[in-house]
Amino acid sequence: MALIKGVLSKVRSGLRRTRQALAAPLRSVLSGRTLDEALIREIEAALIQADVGVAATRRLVGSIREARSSGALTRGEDALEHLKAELKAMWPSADRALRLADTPPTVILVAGINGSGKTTTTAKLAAMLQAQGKSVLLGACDTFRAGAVKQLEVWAHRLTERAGAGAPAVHLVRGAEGGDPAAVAFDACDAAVSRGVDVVILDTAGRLHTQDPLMRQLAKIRDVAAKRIPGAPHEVLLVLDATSGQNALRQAAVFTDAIDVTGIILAKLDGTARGGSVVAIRQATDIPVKFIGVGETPEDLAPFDPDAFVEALFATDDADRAA
Ligand SMILES: Nc1nc2c(ncn2[C@@H]2O[C@H](COP(=O)(O)OP(=O)(O)OP(=O)(O)O)[C@@H](O)[C@H]2O)c(=O)[nH]1
Ligand SMILES: [Mg+2]
Repeated sequence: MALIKGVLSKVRSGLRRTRQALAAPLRSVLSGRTLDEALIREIEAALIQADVGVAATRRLVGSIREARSSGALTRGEDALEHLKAELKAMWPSADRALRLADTPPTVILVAGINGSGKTTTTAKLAAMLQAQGKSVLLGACDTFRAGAVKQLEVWAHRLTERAGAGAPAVHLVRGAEGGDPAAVAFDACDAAVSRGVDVVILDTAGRLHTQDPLMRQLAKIRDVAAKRIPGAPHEVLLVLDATSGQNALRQAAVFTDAIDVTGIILAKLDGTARGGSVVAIRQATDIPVKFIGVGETPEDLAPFDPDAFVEALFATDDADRAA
């Protein structure tokens, strides 16, 4: 329970900027006013501003208009409640849990464009799994960027150290700088099998979704993992940067074409007023957002829970008003 509470407050504080950009102005605009067309236009503008996207905004505003015409909504405050309910209804219950292999090791492939937050997210996932008592092996498949292996190595070391004696270690498998990332993926899977590790997480180099050869390289990494461990990768997670706005939708489409993304992790939600992009992603694709990143420490990863997310987005917060 304490854990869940901690996650909720993290999500809530992570969404502070979005809340200030979306919910706080909406609340002040809507309070005490009659719901008329001018007010609906203001709601529309606020949604677009928070990166909810044109399609989802049209749908949400359309539903407010409809409810107003039918007489179900007359006051500004009602529109806010209506909006919350409509938003929550966009996510039917889905399995957003991490898919684990029936027989370990589970293999998770992490991909995304440059700087989206892949390596940090890899460390966060490792910390989460470690806290569940699972041993983790990180595969440093970013052989491209100087310093990338070191970055992951530092994380593996830090996570192992802070877990203390008796806790499962976080292993690292690395290759030569400039070497073949698929070879590292193979070695990582191989080592995980021989060491009896529970979960392998393959951190890959950032690549633009427009770079065909690099997208093919990602497919090769995936195929090599599958060759060594039948059924792998069990998850292909695309890390999107929440601050990148509508471009994230394009990335989701292209990465999915190349490597069948099974889940999205939306990182850096704490650093943007564009938390509405979660809604835009939902409108554009069926790929579930499985986790959200709300900071730079290993604990700053939260499972995406639509109801809690919408509540956090519209929470009234004294701290916000003071800020
Ligand atoms: N505020 C915030 N910062 C984050 C989050 N996730 C990652 N970052 C920061 O974003 C920067 C890039 O993160 P990395 O994990 O190195 O990104 P990457 O995708 O591995 O980058 P490349 O390997 O160079 O493509 C770092 O400064 C991270 O600390 C997050 O959820 N919130
Ligand atoms: Mg990286």
